[in-house]
Amino acid sequence: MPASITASAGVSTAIGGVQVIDDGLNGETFSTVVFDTTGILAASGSIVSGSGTHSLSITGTLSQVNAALGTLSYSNPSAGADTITVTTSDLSDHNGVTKTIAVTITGGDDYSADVMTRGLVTVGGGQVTGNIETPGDRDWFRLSVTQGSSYTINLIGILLVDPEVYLYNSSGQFVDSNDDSGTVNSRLTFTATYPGNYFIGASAHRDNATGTYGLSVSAGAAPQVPEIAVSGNAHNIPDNNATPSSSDNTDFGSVTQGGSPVQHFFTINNFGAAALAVSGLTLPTGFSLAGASRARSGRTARISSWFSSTRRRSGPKAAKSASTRTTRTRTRSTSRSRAW
Ligand SMILES: [Ca+2]
Ligand SMILES: [Ca+2]
Ligand SMILES: [Ca+2]
Repeated sequence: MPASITASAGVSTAIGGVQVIDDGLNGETFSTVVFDTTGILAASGSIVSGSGTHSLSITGTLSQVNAALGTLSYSNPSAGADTITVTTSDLSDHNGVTKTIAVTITGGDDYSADVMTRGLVTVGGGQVTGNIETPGDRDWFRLSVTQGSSYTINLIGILLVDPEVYLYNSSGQFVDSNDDSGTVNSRLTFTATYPGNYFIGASAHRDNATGTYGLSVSAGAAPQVPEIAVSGNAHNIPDNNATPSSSDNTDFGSVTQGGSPVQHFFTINNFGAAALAVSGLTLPTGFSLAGASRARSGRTARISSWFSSTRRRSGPKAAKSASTRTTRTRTRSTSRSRAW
């Protein structure tokens, strides 16, 4: 039995060499239990139960068990480490043995780059997300269209800095592509020349980066308007979001009155096809815009702003624990077209 194996995330890997060794002379019945923590184990045969789960068991004669073990395979959707434990009991002699196999799961890819992809995006169906896990990775998504209709594909970087979008026909042949459209994000408008499926490919520009992207498709041509997207701590803050969260920097917490101010930073991106002007900001009661910096040169524009407020807590403990909430917020924008 191998002491260790290596598997690629999302790919079923055969585990060879797992066999029960016994004379089997007495026609004993053996029971072998194979289990792991995060992966999926599979084996075929009528004496196998639990195939496709974290734990499967095989009960039969020596030759039957070994035949089933010969079909043993392992898969795991996520990269990392796992341990497979194999316990075999001789049900006649009432003895058993346990051995382990260390598993290393490498890489990982959420969507293939061919017409067999499991990726799916629908017109007006919102944004689907995916990952460029390794440089050079490309992910395809199937899109169902109506002949003669126009569609606009938007591919934005969430953690991927500079995405690039591709369009392929139902046979997987290249139709069109776009790298940057107003910003480093990608936008492609096309008119379907046949009914059925097209495929959309997402990648990093020059295949040299990794990260999470968001893909959406809308009906019609792209409106030539700006599209603001605000994020904190690299997490998108949805429109009209009113729930403070530490993960996206929107929870400012509180500090003791007279203490150091709390400073949070935000990023503003323009994903639209027209320049975005940020002015007349409306801030919640008690917050104020304290500063801003503007575009410096070329591709990078930056706005910095500081908000501060002093807010006394209400309630029974207010007299003893009056607190000052001071907030400094800095916003930053990236735009190739110097939108600011
Ligand atoms: Ca991928
Ligand atoms: Ca892929
Ligand atoms: Ca791009």
